[in-house]
Amino acid sequence: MTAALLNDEYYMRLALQLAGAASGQTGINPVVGCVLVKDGRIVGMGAHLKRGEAHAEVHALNMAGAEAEGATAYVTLEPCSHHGKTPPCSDRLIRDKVKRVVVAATDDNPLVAGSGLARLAAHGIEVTTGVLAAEARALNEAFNKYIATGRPFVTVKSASTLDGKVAAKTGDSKWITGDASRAQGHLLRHRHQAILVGIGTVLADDPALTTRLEVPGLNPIRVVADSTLRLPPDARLVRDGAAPVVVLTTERAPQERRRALEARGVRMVDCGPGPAVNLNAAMRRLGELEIGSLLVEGGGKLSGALLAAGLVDKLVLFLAPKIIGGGALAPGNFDFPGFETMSRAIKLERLQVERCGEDVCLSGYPRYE
Ligand code: AOF
Ligand code: ZN
Repeated sequence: MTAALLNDEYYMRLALQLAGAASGQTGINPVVGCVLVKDGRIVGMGAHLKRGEAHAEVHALNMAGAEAEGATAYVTLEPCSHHGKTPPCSDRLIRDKVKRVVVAATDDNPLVAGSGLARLAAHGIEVTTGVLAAEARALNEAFNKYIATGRPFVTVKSASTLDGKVAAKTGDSKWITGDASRAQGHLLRHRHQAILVGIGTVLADDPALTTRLEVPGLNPIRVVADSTLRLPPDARLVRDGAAPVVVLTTERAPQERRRALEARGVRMVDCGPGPAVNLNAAMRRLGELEIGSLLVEGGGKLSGALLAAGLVDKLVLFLAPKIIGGGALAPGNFDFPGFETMSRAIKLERLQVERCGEDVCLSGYPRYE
């Protein structure tokens, strides 16, 4: 490995680390990091930590105080130029007399989209863009989709055997993957605003769908796709109060069941007449509820339907080095009618392969033709 040199990438990497540390806690806002450097010294650092609160640049500038004058700001996202819940960062950088601003990625928010950079340049600030841009964009892949479409970024996660089974033919599924994969799975929950499962999974496992890590993480909003409201009012996730519960349902839902669940604080979201939940409508409605990232944890029917409908943005597949067999009796991770020819198969792009304890983690982005 080559030693890190003091250059633009060195400080941008630090800013990216600050941003990444807040991954999962900014809601529909992006994660952003900022480092201020002057005369060879870091004089301020900051990250955007919560929607509605100060942006990264403001935290860093507050830390630097008078030392911001003449400094270089490294920001992972183009400084904003609009009045949102907070005032524009570009104005604050100008006011504090920063000399140079180095940016990783531009902001896809149509209210910003290059105007933050233009504003800085118009005030004589030297602007450099594109430093570690790919890394910065990857950190905000959910934000980038949500701000452009109003729909959540959908990640499907599964834990299966090498033959794609999520349980044995008897239904036994504990455990398929090892501790390291399960911990990564909980980190994914922390990093998504909501988690979606089918009613079959709830009836089979009575899961909590909370985040359980070595140190506490954030619990996602629990979303259940349940066209006829089979969700028992005494299901664990309804009872535990750990995070809000949303049910995606249809006009087939019996009124009294609807009332019983609503009385327990469950939010109903109508997704068409049925027979099944209209998944396209569901994504739009979840977007309207300001859910910008959604983690899907099965079952195979729901994951398969989402995939077949072209609604999945990313797949994270934990594969245990095991083969269980069982044919149609053993459920698989993607259960959908399928294609006639291999040439039509859904292919993953930008594939990443990692070891995760005794398992393998494959992740990639489906390409729909
Ligand atoms: C930045 N630095 O740290 C963040 C930015 O409602 P607001 O005021 O929080 O604005 C949210 C928008 O601001 C968000 O959609 C994105 O365009 C930008 N986020 N910009 O300069 C930051 N978090
Ligand atoms: Zn800002």
